[in-house]
Amino acid sequence: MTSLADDYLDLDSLFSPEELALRDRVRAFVKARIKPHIEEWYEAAHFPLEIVKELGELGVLGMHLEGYGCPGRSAVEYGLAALELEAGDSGLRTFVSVQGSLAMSAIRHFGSEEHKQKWLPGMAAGELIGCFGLTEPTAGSDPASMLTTARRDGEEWVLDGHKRWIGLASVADVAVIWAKTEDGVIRGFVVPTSTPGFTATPIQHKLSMRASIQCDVDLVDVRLPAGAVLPDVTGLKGPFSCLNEARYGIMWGAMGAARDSYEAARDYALERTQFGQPLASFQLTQQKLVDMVLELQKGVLVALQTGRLKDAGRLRPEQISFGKLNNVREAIAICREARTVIGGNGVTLDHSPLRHASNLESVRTYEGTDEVHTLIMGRAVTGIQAFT
Ligand code: TGC
Repeated sequence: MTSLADDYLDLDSLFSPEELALRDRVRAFVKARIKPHIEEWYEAAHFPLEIVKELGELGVLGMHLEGYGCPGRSAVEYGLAALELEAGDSGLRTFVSVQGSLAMSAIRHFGSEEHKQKWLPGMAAGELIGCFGLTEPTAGSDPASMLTTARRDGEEWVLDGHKRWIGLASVADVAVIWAKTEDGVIRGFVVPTSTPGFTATPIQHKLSMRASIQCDVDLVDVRLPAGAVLPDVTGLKGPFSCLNEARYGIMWGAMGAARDSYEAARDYALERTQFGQPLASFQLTQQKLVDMVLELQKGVLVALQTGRLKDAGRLRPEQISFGKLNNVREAIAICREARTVIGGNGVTLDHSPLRHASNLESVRTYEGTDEVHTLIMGRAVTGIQAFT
């Protein structure tokens, strides 16, 4: 029987044996390959390229996609994997999201047969890395205002512009770049990063997501063959459909960071004594731990219901906003509160909660800020758009 301290409402009973087996495999990987090194990677601002192939072997790259070497797992299984990976660190879960939910999803759903054959098997195996270029220095929440252009020059496409906050771009083999064509329509382009004119520069001095890479990307006269364009989508619904996948994974992942922080605080409170007794014996500490359990369990239920809707083909983008907004917001609160239980020691890398909280500042901002998701939900509830 699961302990109330670990799984208060016995949420494990809501998952199938196959789902739990997958979850346990990813949890064991995180314990063996991420947790022993994460403080060092985080302090050194090091993304562990060395484990990318292992993530491929684990079957978590493009794991919800079918065919072309992709694992073809369910949405709930993908969510459970995201949760376990983010219990290690948001930077590692972000890599899996960028690779699978963004770059691979774009190619799988909107690419030509040639794109799929060329890129997807290697990306699923972790032999090739992809990135996804939507955000720009002056176009974050409002990607419709992007300035990157794509013009025809004979048979070729020529891309010019700048992208910012692009995960993994400096180590990627291929980039999916969104750009505005001369008739004002946004299209996606599959760009090998070795193409002349493509430059990716890692952003320095980050206080968040330090075990991950985010880049500025410059596109200067990047010449591509006619077949580089994603043939099966035009307009913003292309990148937004990929963002749906990433936002979905985030709602699960955030609960992983929260769980790890709760466990760190609970264990510390049981061991650490002050005033002659364990911290866990004080009423104020118990209240903190109980509040964490409440929101953690509720957040997993939100993610699970969203996942079941997704697997049933009934999930609406507005429902993804519910989970992304709620779960990241509550996860940050849990991580911050967990840090207070650990006191002064909690501001060092010896304990995970402040690292997780700091990472989640990025998570609450990318793939739609709290404000964007609030207004998506506000529009759904009232029928009135309040973005501008
Ligand atoms: P609107 O102009 O009305 O819609 C444009 C078209 O898109 C369709 N659409 C969606 N389709 C699928 N899924 C969704 N979630 C969709 N949302 C909109 C829409 O139906 C329309 O289609 P069509 O056929 O009529 O043209 O746009 P909107 O008013 O619905 O959206 C406004 C707003 C603010 C919600 C939207 O712009 C938004 O979501 N903004 C946030 C953008 C965002 O999340 N950016 C973060 C990107 S992260 C990144 O670039 C870095 S990658 C991560 C990394 O590398 O680490």
